[in-house]
Amino acid sequence: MKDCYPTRGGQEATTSPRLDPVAYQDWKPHAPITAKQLSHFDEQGFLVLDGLFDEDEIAQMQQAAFALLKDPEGIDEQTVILEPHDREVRSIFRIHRQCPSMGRLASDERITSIVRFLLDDDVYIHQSRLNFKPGFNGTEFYWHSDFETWHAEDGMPRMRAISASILLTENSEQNGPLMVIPGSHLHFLSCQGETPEDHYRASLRKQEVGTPDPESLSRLVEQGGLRSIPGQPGQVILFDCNLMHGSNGNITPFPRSNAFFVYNAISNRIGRPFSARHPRPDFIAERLIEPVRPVPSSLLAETA
Ligand code: 6CS
Ligand code: FE
Repeated sequence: MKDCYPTRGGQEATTSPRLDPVAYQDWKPHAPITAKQLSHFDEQGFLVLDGLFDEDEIAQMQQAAFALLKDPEGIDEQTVILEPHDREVRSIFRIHRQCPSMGRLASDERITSIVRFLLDDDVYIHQSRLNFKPGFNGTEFYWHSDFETWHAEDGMPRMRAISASILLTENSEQNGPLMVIPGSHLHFLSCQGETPEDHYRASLRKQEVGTPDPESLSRLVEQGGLRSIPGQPGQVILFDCNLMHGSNGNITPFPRSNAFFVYNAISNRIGRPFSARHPRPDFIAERLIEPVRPVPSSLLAETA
């Protein structure tokens, strides 16, 4: 398959224009978002949605997430990623398959209807994770484009995937909220350096290969500025797979915990990595392609 977004492989870092649409269809009267929201997503690369879930639903997703953290019994241990200092859990992956409440949340029609509209296709979950970013020593997520990694290491052909971040604790300005460079999704920044063997063992704890060079980052910031996205539990942030983002470390007493679901278009299913010798394990990059079946009722209804 043609590599439309060459990266790593030792060549110089380059910036090239995005070759794919952002929103894959125009607004229409029955769309699940307004025309204004659609153009914001198209131009900025992200969309913030408040008020989708009620208090009881939010309490339930918080309870499910922190129960996993407190007692990861029965969780596939390779999906539990520690912080670089080894003292705390940084992430738990594949939560949509390991926790019924998280699987139900991932299928919720209030999210999936928007994602399917924007990608104009059925979707499957490419990856899911809980990021806990504990208080006092939750470390940063350095700047990166998710797509650059998913293309290089998972074989994701084109930019036709959207991440949904659902806030489980307050994301304040102080405890390391998601930070984005608006409009950066319109440029593809290739990265220097070859993908190391089993790179995920390091990159999920602290990513170095697959992060852009300071000059390219500075240019993106000059063009689009910087935007941190604080919010309350239950807020949903949808962001394009190629949006440059990161988040600072957390030295406050308050954890910054979010659930992430990555929706990839069925027509964009992953294949052979474009710039890595071996594919990553399926707990990071799903290869069992099952279209998400949107579920309309409240999260509190019996988990199917
Ligand atoms: O490598 C990955 O797939 C993961 N790493 C980061 C920092 N964001 C995307 C994804 O969760
Ligand atoms: Fe990311």
